[in-house]
Amino acid sequence: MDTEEAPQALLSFLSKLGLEKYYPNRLSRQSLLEINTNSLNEKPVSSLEDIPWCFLKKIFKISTKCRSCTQLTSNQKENNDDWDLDLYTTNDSDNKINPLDLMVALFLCADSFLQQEMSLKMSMCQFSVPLLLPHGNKSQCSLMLWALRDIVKEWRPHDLSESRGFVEDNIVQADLPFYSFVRLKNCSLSKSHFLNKVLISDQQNHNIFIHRDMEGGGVKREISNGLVEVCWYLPCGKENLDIFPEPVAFANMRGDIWESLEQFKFLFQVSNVTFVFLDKVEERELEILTSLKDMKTKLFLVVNQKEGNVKQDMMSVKKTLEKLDLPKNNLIVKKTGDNGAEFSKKLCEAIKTCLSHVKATASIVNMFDKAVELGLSVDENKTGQQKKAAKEIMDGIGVRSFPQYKNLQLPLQGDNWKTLSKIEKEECRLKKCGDSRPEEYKSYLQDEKQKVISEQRKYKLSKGMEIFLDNLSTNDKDKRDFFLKWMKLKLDSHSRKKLSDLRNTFKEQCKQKDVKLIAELDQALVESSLGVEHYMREMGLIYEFLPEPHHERYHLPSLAAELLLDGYPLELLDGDASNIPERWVTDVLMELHKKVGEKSRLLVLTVLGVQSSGKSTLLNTMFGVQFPVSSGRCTRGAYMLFLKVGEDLKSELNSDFIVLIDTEGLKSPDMAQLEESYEHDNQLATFVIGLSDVTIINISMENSTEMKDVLQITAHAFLRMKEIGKKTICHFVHQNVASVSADSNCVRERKHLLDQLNEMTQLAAEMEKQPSIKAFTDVLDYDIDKTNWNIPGLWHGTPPMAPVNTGYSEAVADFKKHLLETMKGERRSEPSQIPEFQEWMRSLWKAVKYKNFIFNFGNTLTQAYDNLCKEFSDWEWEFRKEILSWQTEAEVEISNADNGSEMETWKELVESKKSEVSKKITNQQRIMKKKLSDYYEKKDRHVNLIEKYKTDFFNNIKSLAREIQMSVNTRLDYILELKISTKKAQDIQRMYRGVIEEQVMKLVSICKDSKLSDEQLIQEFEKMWNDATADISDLKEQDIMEDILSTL
Ligand SMILES: Nc1nc2c(ncn2[C@@H]2O[C@H](COP(=O)(O)OP(=O)(O)OP(=O)(O)O)[C@@H](O)[C@H]2O)c(=O)[nH]1
Ligand SMILES: [Mg+2]
Repeated sequence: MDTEEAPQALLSFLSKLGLEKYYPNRLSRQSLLEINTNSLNEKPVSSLEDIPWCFLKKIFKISTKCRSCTQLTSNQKENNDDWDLDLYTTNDSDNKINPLDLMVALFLCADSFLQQEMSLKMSMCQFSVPLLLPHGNKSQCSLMLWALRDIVKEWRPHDLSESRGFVEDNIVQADLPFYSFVRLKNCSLSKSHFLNKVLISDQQNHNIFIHRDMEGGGVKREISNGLVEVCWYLPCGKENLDIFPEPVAFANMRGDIWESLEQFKFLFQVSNVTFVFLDKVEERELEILTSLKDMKTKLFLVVNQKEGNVKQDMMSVKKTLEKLDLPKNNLIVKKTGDNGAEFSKKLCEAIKTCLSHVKATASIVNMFDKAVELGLSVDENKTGQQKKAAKEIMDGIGVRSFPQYKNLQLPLQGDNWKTLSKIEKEECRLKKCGDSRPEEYKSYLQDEKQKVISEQRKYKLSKGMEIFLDNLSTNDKDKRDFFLKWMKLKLDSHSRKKLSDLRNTFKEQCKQKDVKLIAELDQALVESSLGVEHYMREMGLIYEFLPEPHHERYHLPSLAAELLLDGYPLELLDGDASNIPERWVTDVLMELHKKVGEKSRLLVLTVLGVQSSGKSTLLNTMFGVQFPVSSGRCTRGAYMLFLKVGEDLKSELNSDFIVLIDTEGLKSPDMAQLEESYEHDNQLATFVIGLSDVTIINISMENSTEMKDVLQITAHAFLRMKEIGKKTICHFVHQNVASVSADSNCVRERKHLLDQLNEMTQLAAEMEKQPSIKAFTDVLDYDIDKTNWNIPGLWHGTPPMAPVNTGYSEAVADFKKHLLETMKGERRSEPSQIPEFQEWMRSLWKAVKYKNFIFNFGNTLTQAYDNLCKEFSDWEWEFRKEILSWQTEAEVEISNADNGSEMETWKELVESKKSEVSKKITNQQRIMKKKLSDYYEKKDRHVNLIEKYKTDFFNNIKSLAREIQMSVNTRLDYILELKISTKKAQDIQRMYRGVIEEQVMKLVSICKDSKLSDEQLIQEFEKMWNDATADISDLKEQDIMEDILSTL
């Protein structure tokens, strides 16, 4: 559109708004992102030149109020004196503009990316967006396909209500019924007004289309006739809420058909149905209508009966109907008596009836050819080359699945890179060192690491990456931007379906708490996502693993630094591998430092919070940036983005750039069951909190239960930062708080939050052995009133038809303003420049790698500990049982040893038994240790929480073994002792028995021959007995009878 001569009317309108220097397409998105005094303060509109900027500022913060700042506010005051004059001078249009003209002017001045941004945000506000943009002279206009490419919508058609599924699509690619609304000459009905009434439910006082009863809507239009706007009706899947059961696109043409014939013809051809609003039909108009084809099904006449010459007017309509041979149903009449509500109902019914007949659907993308055929220009044309390049990469994917493709074309970020991350952490922690010597283990790890690195270095540049890098390495910034955008669009739409299916299954599975399946699905989600960020990551890794210095790819950091300056995010922490390509990140940042003339003081701002709590949305709304947000795609790891600080704020803020860090959500309840999720979260939180000057803790009221864990994690991180003397400012953002009730509740809520924080801090302090810290305020400057922010929910009503809540954008803007104001007051001792920043980042990452930060998670920890104790006592019992049964056998064996053998032999036997049991115990000890290690490998029982008790348990096994060994030894010794003493006793017994026998025999032989009386005999025996047993001491006299009795 820049080649043609701009018509005078357009130029004079643009100069009225002070926009002429930006025409055509000279206003860039990037120029609006700078943080300066202007962007901070909202001044009332005091001149016409202020209006475009006020609009842009508001639309950047997604405020639905953006269209109401299109008039001068000071008008009244000036005219106060001559109010009576005012009555007669009706023509004050010099000072007024129609909002539609403003829209056209801005779209004509905006570059392709700002156009996309404006369309996206306007459609978030549920405003119509331009489909055909007039160039100021009547017939020329462009199809705004590119400008609408970024809009992605979600909806639930009624056939999916049951399954609770939904459709997510780029709206320009979706095949929808397409309805157009146009007007003949001076129709007295306001199309836009009635369309609004049809499309928006009664409760909401919202205008999709600007109409004549709105502020400025009645002002004469100067450049916007021929503008065609489009909006979409999208169902939410609830019959009692939805106006139409399916999604429908509505196009609304401004101005008379006669003035914009080209546009009308185009619209009629691409639409399923065209509604023509009219009072009467004149000859010339009838001609236009008769020239159309397929009217019967496609043309509807909407007639407004006006008092006066009703009859005459209706006659012309009747004539038209006959001439065009239109069925009666194609006529909708607003009778003189019908009021607005009745008529809009009629219109709505007519549309519904059409819907049930009309099946043919069209997407905006498919209108391309028709537009070219009819001589309209298409905004996308200039991006053809980049579209082709992106397509070439996409063709490389072909029918392959993403995981296959990634392995093939983006191999560096595959398993090797993840293994490397694990080895590097293990190098620091030596968790699996086991019994081997640490030095040996370390050198083993070193070898492993070198192996992986040399594997990585072997990869050749893949075809996909080659095209990607070639297209990035151009000096033409526009080309690069177009290419990246095309990549994003194509990749997103390619992966959208798959991802949203997976996400749905994931949500289902999470309810069933099947840990294994969740883990698999999570893995599938990671593997199935492919976005520009993966190509960027690969680019970084190509550099990270360059085999030699001065390689042809040595320009990559400079390229990435340019991208950073252009407002693209840089991946700081790879969330999939939990690793940082240090060399890459460092070199990119250093390049940036060079590029900005070594003036790179940074102010780092981070957002942390539970997954899908709207963190990225918050940053995007605050700063107008474009961190990816979507229900289907989550942020992984951490990304940094640079915002320039304007000259007027540099010294006050003490910085040249504001760096935003968007992070992966912490501990989603679903993921919490998965392995290493705590460790991952802790690393992430410690790392990013360590990097930032300001941390925003985003708390969504919907998931306040998980909040406690997030607070716990952050409390630790803050504590550690205090330990090393880094001071951070922390703000709490409470999302989805209805602002009115919040105020009365907030004192209590905030007190409660502080209590929780204090409790967390105490726990954390105990664990980090810092007894002096008792409260959260000992760690941070925390002002209960100044650091808590309530932000209402994002949507006003039920999505997808809900506009962004004005309360949301205003509260966010307010928060941003205060945040930067406090930063001004904050005299940071030494603002860090990039070199210090990256140095600090490296050491911080090292610390994170070294310390296996494990925190107390209240009940979970206790439970995890108890579980292990239970399990441990089972193993202990098995250990003991094994040894005990051996011991019983050994005892029997020792007891039964040949009595005739020497005592020495027994001693030898016991010694051999002892060494046998010692081997056995060692073996059992090994088994038990293995069980313990296996337990710690299992991951599903929060073992990471009790990691620090691992050594304790291992020591327990050692002492258990020692104890068992001692007890067995003692027992064996005892048995031996017993055996020996029994033998001694038996020997004595045997000896004495012999003596007594001999004596008895002797006595018998003596007495056999002598005639001794019984008495004498007894005396002789007693004497002999006493003599014989004199040597045996301590023998008690036994009462044999008693013994027999008691035995019996
Ligand atoms: N209902 C509602 N939806 C919101 C709100 N804020 C954000 N969303 C939506 O929630 C979804 C996720 O938002 P994101 O900004 O991507 O969330 P996030 O915290 O960055 O998510 P992760 O990066 O995955 O952790 C988007 O579809 C948003 O439109 C809110 O206040 N209310
Ligand atoms: Mg996010």
